Amino acid sequence: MAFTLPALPYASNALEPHIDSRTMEIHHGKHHNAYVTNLNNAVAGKPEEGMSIEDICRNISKQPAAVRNNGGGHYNHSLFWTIMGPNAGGAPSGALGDAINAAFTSFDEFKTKFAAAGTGRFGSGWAWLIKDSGGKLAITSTANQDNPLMDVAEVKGTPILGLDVWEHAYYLNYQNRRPDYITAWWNVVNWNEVARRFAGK
Ligand code: MN3
Repeated sequence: MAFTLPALPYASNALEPHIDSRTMEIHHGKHHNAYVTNLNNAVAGKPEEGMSIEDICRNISKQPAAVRNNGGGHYNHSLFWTIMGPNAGGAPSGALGDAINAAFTSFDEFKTKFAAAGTGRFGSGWAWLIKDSGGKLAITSTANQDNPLMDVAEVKGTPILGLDVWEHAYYLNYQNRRPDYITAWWNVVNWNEVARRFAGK
């Protein structure tokens, strides 16, 4: 198999009470797993089997919908698990903290704008913090399983933080209350990993 489901880097109940264990089990074990299976089926016997998921995303306009949807789903969720964790939350410091203050005035202002990107995404999709080609930070959002790496994205850049606002990410615990899910989600953001991605390592 060209692509494999990465293990969750923590126990499925590690993000409670903010994200419940059952949601994590279904989200990772069923939803993400299905994206991987369907992506592998879609690229079977093709050169994409040997490509990185990042390179596939960068040229997604040449791919059929099955690769766009499932390849995006695989990339997005692989990032999502790593930028969350137990004993997380708080605020970023160092170079990332400085860059957020420079781009958005303050961390609180950044959080407000990022949450608005997630709340305002109609239907299913993602909110992103990206680093553009000049190293500057920006907030954007994409529909479905698209992401800012994709050549079809309105705003392009390297994702360093992503928030899944599909209902499957929060419905068991929060039902239709997406804003409550986003408020709680800040408590599980792993800023060390976001800083690592910002540094380009
Ligand atoms: Mn999801």
